[in-house]
Amino acid sequence: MKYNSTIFIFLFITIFLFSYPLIAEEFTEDITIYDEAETSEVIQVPEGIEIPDGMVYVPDGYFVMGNDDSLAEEEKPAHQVYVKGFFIDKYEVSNRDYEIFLQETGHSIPKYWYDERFNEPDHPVVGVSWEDAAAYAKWAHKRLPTEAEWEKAARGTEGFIWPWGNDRENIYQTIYLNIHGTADDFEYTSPVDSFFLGRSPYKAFNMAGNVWEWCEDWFGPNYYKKSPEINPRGPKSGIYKVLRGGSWVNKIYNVSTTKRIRNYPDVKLNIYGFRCAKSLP
Ligand SMILES: [Ca+2]
Ligand SMILES: [Ca+2]
Repeated sequence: MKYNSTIFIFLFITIFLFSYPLIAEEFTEDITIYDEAETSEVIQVPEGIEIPDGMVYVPDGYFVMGNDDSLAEEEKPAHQVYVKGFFIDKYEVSNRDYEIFLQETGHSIPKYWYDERFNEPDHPVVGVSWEDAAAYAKWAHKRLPTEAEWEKAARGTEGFIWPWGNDRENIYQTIYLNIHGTADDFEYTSPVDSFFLGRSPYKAFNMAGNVWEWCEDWFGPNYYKKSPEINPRGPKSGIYKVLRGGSWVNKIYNVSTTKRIRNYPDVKLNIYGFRCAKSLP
């Protein structure tokens, strides 16, 4: 009898010890670790069309532009916008890309070209004005994205607040993007192909953080209240050009897919860069 009870106690302790991690896990807060952005949208390139090197395809169709939950009035109202299919650069334009443009055209060098904090070849070019960005795009047989194209490329058709989804918990910021601080391993800019998990639904990199990106449009604070539903191109004229996506100096709230800022088209800052778009032939 004594022998049996010893075995029983031994078994009980063994089972308890082995099952403890499982019991503990059940009481752990349910945390979802998001993978890269998943979209239910079918992304099919029209027949006979080839995606240009270094670009991704964003198909025809509607998406929600703007954010009714934002504190910023210029992001309201959230509204349906139809954008014709287009290509957009997979990465921000790098110093390596920009150097070829400089060599071929003799265009004036960017403001921070010799600043070692920013001039690694695979980092985004900074210190370029909207005018510089537009000149580069023209040289590359591309153009700057419209603000609507940029936002669709960043958030997809499911209204993502961040290119990778809707998760913004502090512990995940370091794997998705380069923003303020060095927890993400970068004090200033990061390589344009960094942060694989932070890619947008169309697989474009760094659409949140790293450098702000010039768009084609003039900035209109009330533009969303009256903008056309199909392929909006911004106000006909203006003082400021639009920049999107936030940069290495911003906190998470200022790098959302709907955040809009503006500046004069000749301003050159070390937080401003760009990427190009291209219409289908
Ligand atoms: Ca950083
Ligand atoms: Ca960016």
